[in-house]
Amino acid sequence: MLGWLPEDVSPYGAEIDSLFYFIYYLTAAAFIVVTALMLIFLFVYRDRGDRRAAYTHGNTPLEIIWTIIPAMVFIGLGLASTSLWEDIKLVPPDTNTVVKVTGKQFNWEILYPGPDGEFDTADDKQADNDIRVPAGEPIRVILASRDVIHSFFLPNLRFKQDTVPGREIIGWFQANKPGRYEIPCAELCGFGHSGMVGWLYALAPDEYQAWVDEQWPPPPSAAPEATAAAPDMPDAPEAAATDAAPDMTEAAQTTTE
Ligand SMILES: [Cu+2]
Repeated sequence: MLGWLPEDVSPYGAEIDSLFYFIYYLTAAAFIVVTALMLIFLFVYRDRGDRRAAYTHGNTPLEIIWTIIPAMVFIGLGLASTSLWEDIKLVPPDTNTVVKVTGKQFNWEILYPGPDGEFDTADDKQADNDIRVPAGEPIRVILASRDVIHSFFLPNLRFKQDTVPGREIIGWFQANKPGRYEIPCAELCGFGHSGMVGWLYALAPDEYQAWVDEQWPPPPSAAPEATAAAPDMPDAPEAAATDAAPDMTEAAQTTTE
């Protein structure tokens, strides 16, 4: 049963799947018990013309039992989910690989920071719908949206996070196995939603390095170590900050006026 779950290649997928199975089987058991009881009562207490319905005010011990048991189950599930959430989401592992993904109607816009590791610099590279990352390493992803709420979903990596206009949400994922994994949008975002799909290419280390060298060719004479450290652009973040500042004061003025 549940063979329809996509292959799990994530370091935390097994724990998420166990919780999912637990909730699934618990719900299935509750459904079967309730349905069976309903059918039994329908049959046992059917109208046979030989007795009148009795009025009852209820049964306090029974009501206490069927309130407390589900309450304990829900509290238990809440605690289990919260601790798993904290383990996965609140302590992201250190990584050098960062990618920015911006959802827009109707594709995923991918931004790589380039060898300097900084966004909004000259060596940034943009792509649509294709993400290339090294397999076996944690990847930090910065999620944003240009228009409406989308949901960045990596079923095989058990990662799913809404992208919300006006916010940058940071997450992380890891593909333990090289491969090509689908990135559907999991939030109905408009007419072209069903066609909004990208692909994550988790590459083996040598393949990934080859792709990096192709995208950001090292200068012929320079040593590879020197190129990684060289492009130093201290002005860029400040420029971005001053660009953003006037907009905010204008917005503040217009709202107060
Ligand atoms: Cu969508």
